[in-house]
Amino acid sequence: MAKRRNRWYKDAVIYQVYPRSFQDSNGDGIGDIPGIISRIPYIKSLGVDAVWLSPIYKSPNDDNGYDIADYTSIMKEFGTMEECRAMIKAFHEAGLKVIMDLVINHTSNEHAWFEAARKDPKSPYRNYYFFRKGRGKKHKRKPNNWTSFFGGSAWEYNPDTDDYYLHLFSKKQPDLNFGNEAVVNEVIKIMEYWAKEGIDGFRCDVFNVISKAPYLPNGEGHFALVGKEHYLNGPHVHELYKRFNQQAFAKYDLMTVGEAVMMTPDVAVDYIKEDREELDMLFTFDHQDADNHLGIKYLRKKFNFEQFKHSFEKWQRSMEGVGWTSLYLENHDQPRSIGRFNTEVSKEYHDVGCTMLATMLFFHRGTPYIYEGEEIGMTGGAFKDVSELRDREAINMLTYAPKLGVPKPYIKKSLLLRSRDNARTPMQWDDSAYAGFSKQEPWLKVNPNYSTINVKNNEADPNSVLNYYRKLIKVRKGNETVINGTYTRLDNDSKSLYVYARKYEHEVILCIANFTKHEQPFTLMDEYLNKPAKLLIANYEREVNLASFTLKPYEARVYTITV
Ligand code: TEU
Ligand code: CA
Repeated sequence: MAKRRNRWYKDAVIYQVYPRSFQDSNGDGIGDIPGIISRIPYIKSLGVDAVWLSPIYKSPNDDNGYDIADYTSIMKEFGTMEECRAMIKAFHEAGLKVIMDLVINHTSNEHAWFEAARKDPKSPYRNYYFFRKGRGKKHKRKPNNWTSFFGGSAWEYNPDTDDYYLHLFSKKQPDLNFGNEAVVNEVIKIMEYWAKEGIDGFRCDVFNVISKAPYLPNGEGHFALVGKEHYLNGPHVHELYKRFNQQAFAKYDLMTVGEAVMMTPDVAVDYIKEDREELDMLFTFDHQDADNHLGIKYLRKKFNFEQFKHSFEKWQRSMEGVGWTSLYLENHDQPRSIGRFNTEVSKEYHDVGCTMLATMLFFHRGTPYIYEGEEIGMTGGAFKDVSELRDREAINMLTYAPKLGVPKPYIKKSLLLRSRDNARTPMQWDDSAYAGFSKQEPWLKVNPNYSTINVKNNEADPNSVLNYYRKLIKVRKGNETVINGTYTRLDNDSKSLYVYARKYEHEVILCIANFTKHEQPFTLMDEYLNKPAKLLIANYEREVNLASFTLKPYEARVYTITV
């Protein structure tokens, strides 16, 4: 069995690029591969080790590339395969690894497999998907009661063969049937294809929903994600990832991070324990749910700080000695973090809010991910009306949420505050028209605050959020305690502070973060009193007496203590 030895990602920081919104090179208002290539020096300047690119494959863009029509060609708006090769080469020449998005739970309905399957019940591709007759005498009822992540039934009628097909996401994203050996072999071929193109890893989209219970039984309940107990960590999921690992991930030395839907630590262990040979790490969501009900981001609640801290504590402790993990606050599906998690978008507290969150995140155990624009403190909240939104999920929610009893004004407000488009607005490079992202009106509105929040301004200011990130990345690099240390939370359930310690051999890293805009007293734990301590990084430049001092608004300070 091929075994991987080089776990480079444990000392790495990864930068996520959302290609559609990163840099447009040809003035069509859509980011593209030449645009990405032109920004490699910028990405390199951050000090990160790798990039993760959201999907760049051929796609009709019902879900911005997460609906793939051909896994081995490039979306025409983004460029060509030749340009893609040039990009991979350019990243490698800059010393950056390339992680591609692997979206295999579903294809686009415009994929050749689906087009063949849809038309002809005898097609060899028929069983690549889940086609089922309707229930009832007249076959008019959906095959089961499952609902889609994007709202409504998970079944869509197919007039060509008078039956239905399953789609856990949009109706343009039919689910692949991993019970079919041919599908398994096809996706392994896709992995091999990209491995041979020289990429260094995969971010596995909704990796834990790909194996469905045989016969697709009805689900319980009726609110959200009806049917989930029949596909979350489904019957053959481990077998599948073991095969992917042997035949692709380990064989080609690919790093993997699985996007884990509704994951718990006891289940996670079976995927990421190193001797299981499945995945390297997971993206989990608990901390994202500290400001919503039932894990549904549009059901708003006041930020619960204790829940937030507890989710870090829970994952840090349960993965210790077990397997690796990832650290993130933002990605293309989550609202921007500044303005969330008790921070605020205001002249006074924007920068310290951003740098506090980054500092708090970075000293946990795991690989930190930065989402494009996070490093300059880009904000959400640009949209004034839901008509400005482009995201499939948001558009569907407008229709489906009211049907579930969520009042329309409420869902509209939620979408303005939290829809995924909030994180997908074009990257703010400078204060020229369209933020230097494009010469033309972009596919999605630029946040008007680009005239102040942009890379150019951040570059010019040594104390900017951007320059703080650079410092933070450097400080973390090669630090054995950050990589290997144990984790202990030390804030006594404080309503204002998050304090944790990481310990490795005789070194402790102590991270102290003030999650409020008020000054807060801090007293050092007895066990560290009078031990040699050294400041590692802080987002206020000042000296304090570590034994007892007052934290400034959103201040974060990290010390190394010898014990
Ligand atoms: O996301 C899966 C997922 O769980 C989210 O769609 C989640 O339901 C949503 O963000 C809640 O608001 C992945 C991708 O990251 C996402 O962009 C895709 O739309 C989705 O899979 C389908 O491929
Ligand atoms: Ca373009």
